[in-house]
Amino acid sequence: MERSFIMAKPDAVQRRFVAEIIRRFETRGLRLVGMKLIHPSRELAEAHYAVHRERPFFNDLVEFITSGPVVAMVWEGKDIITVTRTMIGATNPVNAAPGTIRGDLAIEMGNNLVHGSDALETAEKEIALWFTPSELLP
Ligand code: DAT
Ligand code: MG
Repeated sequence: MERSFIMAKPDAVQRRFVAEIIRRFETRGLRLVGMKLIHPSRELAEAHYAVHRERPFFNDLVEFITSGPVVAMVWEGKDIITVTRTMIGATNPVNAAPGTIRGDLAIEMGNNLVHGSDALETAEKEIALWFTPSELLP
């Protein structure tokens, strides 16, 4: 079964949307196989967003993601990448469709509440970065 790395970002924790975000994935029929509350180090944040290292917004992004605790999760299910990315919505919440997490609950580009892996290969790398195998259900 396919798995994805999903993170409730610091704005989601601060705005008390963690339960709402989990509820959406649970009621869709996805299976939660790992979860932890963690205040990410700069090193972890930079590794997570390494693909964006050369982008002008990289520093702000790392500052934001290390600004408070996040809820790191691994979710499992059919077509997990497509299903979770569709539920999360467009990167810029202004363009995110109503019914999506970002489209319903966010409006600013920086503060878009949730991260979801964009491909199975990315998911594998991100899961290994944030979790040890023993922290995940078999
Ligand atoms: P996503 O989070 O939808 O996968 P991404 O991987 O392209 O989007 O970018 C990672 C995060 O970086 C995104 O959630 C918000 C921020 N970001 C992306 N593009 C940006 C931009 N042009 N200006 C400011 N922040 C940006
Ligand atoms: Mg991305």
